[in-house]
Amino acid sequence: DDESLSFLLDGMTCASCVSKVNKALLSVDGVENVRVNLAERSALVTGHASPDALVAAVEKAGYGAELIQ
Ligand code: 9UX
Repeated sequence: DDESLSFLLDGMTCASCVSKVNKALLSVDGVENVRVNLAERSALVTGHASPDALVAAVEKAGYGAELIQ
């Protein structure tokens, strides 16, 4: 089954930021689905991706990410 990972994001201020973070997360191996929420500064990622790889992808895009829980 797919796993769900939640992240707290840093640095997003507009809808284009959301698009960039979304694209960065989707590019990671094993990702099935991504939902980025600007108001909550959060991302929910499903699939079988490495949390470290997801954080690295967000950081490479210029934002911050921290795994929740
Ligand atoms: Mo919006 Mo975000 O103009 O990196 S794209 S602030």
